[in-house]
Amino acid sequence: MSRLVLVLGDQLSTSLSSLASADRLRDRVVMAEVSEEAGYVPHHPKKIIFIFSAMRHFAMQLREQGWQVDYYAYEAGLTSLCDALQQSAARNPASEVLITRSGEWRLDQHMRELWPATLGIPVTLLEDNRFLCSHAEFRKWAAGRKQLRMEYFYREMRQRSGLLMSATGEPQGGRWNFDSDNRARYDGTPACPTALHFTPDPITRDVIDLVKQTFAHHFGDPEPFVFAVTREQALQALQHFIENALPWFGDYQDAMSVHHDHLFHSLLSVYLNAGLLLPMEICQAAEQAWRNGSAPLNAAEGFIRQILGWREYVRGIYWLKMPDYAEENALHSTRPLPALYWGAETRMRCVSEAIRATREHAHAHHIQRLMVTGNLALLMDVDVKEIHHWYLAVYADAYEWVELPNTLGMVMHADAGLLGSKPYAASGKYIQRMSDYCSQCHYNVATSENDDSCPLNSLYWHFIDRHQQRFARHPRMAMFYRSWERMNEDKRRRIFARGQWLLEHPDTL
Ligand code: FAD
Ligand code: DLZ
Repeated sequence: MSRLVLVLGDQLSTSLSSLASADRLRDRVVMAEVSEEAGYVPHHPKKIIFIFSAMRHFAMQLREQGWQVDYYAYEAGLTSLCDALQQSAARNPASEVLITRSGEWRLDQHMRELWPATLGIPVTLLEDNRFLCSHAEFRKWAAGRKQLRMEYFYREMRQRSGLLMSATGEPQGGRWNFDSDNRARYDGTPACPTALHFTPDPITRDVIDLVKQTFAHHFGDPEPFVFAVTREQALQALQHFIENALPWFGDYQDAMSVHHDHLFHSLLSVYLNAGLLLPMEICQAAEQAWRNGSAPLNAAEGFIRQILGWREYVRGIYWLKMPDYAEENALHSTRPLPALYWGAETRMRCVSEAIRATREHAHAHHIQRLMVTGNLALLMDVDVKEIHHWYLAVYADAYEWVELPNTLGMVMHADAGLLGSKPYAASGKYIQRMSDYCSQCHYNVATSENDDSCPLNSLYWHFIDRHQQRFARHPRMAMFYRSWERMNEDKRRRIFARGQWLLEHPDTL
C-alpha cells in the first residue's frame, strides 16, 4: 500500500526529510489549505496570499517532478490538515503517514496524540532537516548550563559550520561578533536599494481574489502583492540582497527612517521560514560576498549571526521550554493591547510608522519590532498572550517557534531573563538616537512630564519605578535607578503621574 506524505505550508523545500524518505512512484503527497491553519490567529492577508500561492506553486513543481499530489484548495472547505489526510486515504487507502515535524507545538501535539487514532494508521514524524541545529543538539548544548546565552551558542555554531572561520579555527577578523561597529544612524547615504518586486501570475491572482473575499476582515492590505512565491524567485531575492544591501547591512542594522521602510534588511525571513530558501545557502552566500570583497566583515558576520545564531537559538529555546514557555509572564503584564496596534490613530510617529509598514507590507524590520512596537507593549504592561497573538498574526514570516521567544522572551521579559539578561525597555532617547522619527513627531522627546512629552519617556520611568524590586540591583540596570533617584522628587511624581495616566488611557497615545 502507498503512504501519504503531508507537506505543510511552511515546508516548501524539495529536500524536506519526508519527501526524501518517500517513493515518488508509489507514495502520495497531500497538501491542503484549511480553515484551522488560516484561522488560529487573524493572519495578515498578505501572509495568507503568500502561503497559499507558494503552496500551489510548490505542488505544481512536485507534480512536474513526478509526484502524485492530492491538493485541497481553500474552496474545498476543509477544516483541518487531518481532514485532508482522511479524504485522501478514503480515495487511496494508505498504510502510513509521513510528516516532517511541524515547527509548532500545537500541531506537533495533534499529530502525535490525535491523528493516529483518527486516521487508523501510524503517523511517523521525521526531524526537520532544514535547520542547522537539531532539537537533540540544542538540548545537549543547553544541558547543565546556568545561562543559555545566544552568544555562546552562536560561537559553537560558527565552529561547527566553519562559517567565517580561519584555517586555524579562529574567527575571521579575530572577533566573534562585530555588533559594536553596527550602530550607525542613517542620514540618507548611501541610497537604500529598491526592493525586488514580483508581478503576480494567474495562480497568485486567483489567491488574491480568494483572500480579498474571505479574509477581508483581517488587519492588513492584501495589495500590492509583490512577494516571491517560488524558489526560483526567492533565489533572485537572495541575490538582490547580497548585491545591493548586504554591504551596508551591518552599519545600519539598528537604524530607522521615515523615508525607508526596509533600509538594508534582507526581507528574506518570509521565504526562509516557508522553506523556499535554506539557512545554510543564505549564510554561504553572505560569506562568499565577504570572501570576494563585495561586503565587509561586520556586514557578513552581523547577517550570518542573525540566521546561524539567533534564528537557530530561538527555535532551540522554543522546543526546549514548550509548552510551559507560552504561559510565562514574569512581569505580570495584564493590560489590553491598545487599539493603535490594529491601526487606530496615534500621534507617536515611531509607532505610526511601524504599524503603517506592518499594515502595508506584512513586514517591519527588527528594530521596529523590538524597540518600537515591542518596547511600547513592554512599557504599557500589555498582556503577554495578547501581544504574542498580534505578532503571530501581522507578519508574513510569523510562525510560533520563532515569534514566541522573540515576543515573550526578548520583548516582554516574560521568561524572567532566559533570553535576554535585561529587559529591552527604552525611553524616547533611544528612538531619537537611531532614527529621524522624533524630529517629525507631535510629541517632544526632550521632556517627560508634560502633556506633549514623548509618552515613551514617562512610561519608561514608570516601568523603572514599578519594577524596582526586580531590577534595582541588576548590574546592568542599577545606573538607571540611580538616575531616577537623583531626580527632584516633585519632577519624579509628575513623571510617574503622567506614566500612570497613559497606562490608563492607551487610546490617547
Ligand atoms: P534581516 O534583518 O535581514 O535579518 C536576516 C535574517 O535573520 C532574517 O531573515 C531572519 O531569518 C533572521 N533573524 C534576524 N533576527 C532574528 C531573530 N531575533 N530571531 C530569529 N531570526 C532572526 N522573525 C521571524 O522570522 N518570524 C517572526 O515571527 C518574528 N517575530 C518577531 C517578533 C518580535 C517581537 C521581534 C523583536 C522579532 C521577531 N522576528 C521574527 C525577528 C526579526 O525581527 C525578523 O526575522 C526580521 O525582521 C525579518 O526581516 P528580514 O528578513 O529583513 O531580516
Ligand atoms: C500559516 C499557515 C496558513 C495561513 N495556512 C496554512 C494552510 O492552509 N495549510 C498549511 O499546511 N499550512 C498553513 N499555514 C502554515 C502552518 O500554520 C504551519 O505549518 C504551522 O504553524 C507549523 O509551523
